[in-house]
Amino acid sequence: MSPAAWWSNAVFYQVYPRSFADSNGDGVGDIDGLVAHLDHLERLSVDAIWLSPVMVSPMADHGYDVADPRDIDPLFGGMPAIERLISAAHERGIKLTMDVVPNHTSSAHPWFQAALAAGPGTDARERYYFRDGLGSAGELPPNNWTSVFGGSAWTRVVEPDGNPGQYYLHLFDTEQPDLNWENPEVFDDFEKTLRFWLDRGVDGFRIDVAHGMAKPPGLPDAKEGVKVLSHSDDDPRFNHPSVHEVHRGIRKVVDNYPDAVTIGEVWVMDNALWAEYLRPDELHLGFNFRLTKIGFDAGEIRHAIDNSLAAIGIHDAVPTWTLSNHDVDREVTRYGGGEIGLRRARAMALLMLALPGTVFVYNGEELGLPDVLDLPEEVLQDPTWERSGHTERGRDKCRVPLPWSGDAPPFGFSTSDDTWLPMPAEWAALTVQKQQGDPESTLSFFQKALELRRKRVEFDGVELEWLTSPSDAVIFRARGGLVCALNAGETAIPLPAGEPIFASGPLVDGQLPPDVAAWLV
Ligand code: TEU
Repeated sequence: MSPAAWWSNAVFYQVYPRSFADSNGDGVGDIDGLVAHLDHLERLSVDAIWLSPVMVSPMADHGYDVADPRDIDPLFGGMPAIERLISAAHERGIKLTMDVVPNHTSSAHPWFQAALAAGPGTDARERYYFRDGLGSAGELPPNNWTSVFGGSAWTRVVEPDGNPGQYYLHLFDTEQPDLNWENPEVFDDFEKTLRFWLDRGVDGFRIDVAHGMAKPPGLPDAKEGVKVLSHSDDDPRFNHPSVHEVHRGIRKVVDNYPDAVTIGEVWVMDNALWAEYLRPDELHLGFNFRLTKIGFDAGEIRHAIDNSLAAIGIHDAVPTWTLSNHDVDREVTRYGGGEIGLRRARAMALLMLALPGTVFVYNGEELGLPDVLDLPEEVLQDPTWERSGHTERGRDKCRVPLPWSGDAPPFGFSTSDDTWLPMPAEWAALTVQKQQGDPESTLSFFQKALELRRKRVEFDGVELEWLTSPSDAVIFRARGGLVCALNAGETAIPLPAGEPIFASGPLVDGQLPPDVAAWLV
């Protein structure tokens, strides 16, 4: 790793484009909405944007089903809009990284349409996983794999002769057929995609399902009872060792663009296996999801940090931290909701921003948004809802559009009242406009914390040392001498030695109250 790499101590801000800001009044966020609000990101001192997929897509999984990886969907503003975004972001010193989705395409991709038309045994089918079914008439799927969103991972097609025929594999929705990365055409096309965006000035990529592109020979059955939206390390659907060859190929391409970064979505829990993706010739960064998996518990927090640092230590990689994204429950809700959930979310944010390495902030986190748990069933759009037979409501609750201004929905997100997901009336108290003027607000808190993180020398450096603390608190000294203390217990505790420079809530008689974190130097 190069010590000077911009991404080694950066703040990435994830924009879920449908939900950020709508510029054309269709109720769905778009790229020009983001361009119009870059001042918000500048005031947050973020270094880079991670933009969730905006390529041409039927939107079965809101853009994670890509029909043309080298064009922008008209819903998001087309190519002119991304060109405006690249230059407007760069003018403000903000980098732009894009999501790429190499594990699968949309079923509307010309390759998949050609595969359907060409029939069994053709080269066109070799770009995907087409297999004959089991049973005397092929009436059973080729194996027992389930889709991450629920139901079988196999869908049977109607062949050109009009009869039911082969099955194709889709680890996600039916409309997201998995690509066969053993076919060299697949890599060649992905290389074209990477170069296409890098040549237009994009600063790097978040690589979707980076542990999914290789499948074990023979596609052996998985164990029974795999839960929707989760998988363990022994799951044959993911993390087959030959995936590392794919990453080495990607790295060779990206290395032609010296400042470009790759960030892999690697849902692998075992440290040694996870770390393999961060070898010097593979990904630059890997998401570490441990902080999204734990409660507000001092022991769990210490363990997650220790474990993450141990994992990146294996191949001398850069640590990354994230509390939420568009796939997981928002932290305010995870930590208990309401006032207590928000206090804890702010405390955890302060802790995360004290840790050495790179952080990812999910849009709305800076406003203290909770999940919207009471979305009416008829508005749910995550494929998980349908595919789980209406047993899992899915991820819409953490994707509700951002409230910008005003006293009623759509809160300046759009000029249309018909936003793609309804916005709760009580978010009137959480708008950017309302929080901007309030020094105690969560937005002001994030702005101040991120400004300190950017400006103060105590935030340089890569070390972390645990300091003595009560068992239900977390206290460490990190980087250039910054001390961070978080109280996850039920009574106030004395602050460690040093001068307090910031806290996630008021200190009480010079002590650190429950559910509050502080920085000292
Ligand atoms: O997610 C991949 C993935 O494995 C997740 O679905 C994960 O298992 C789950 O969310 C854990 O809680 C990526 C994208 O982030 C997601 O939005 C897409 O739906 C998915 O890939 C398919 O492209």
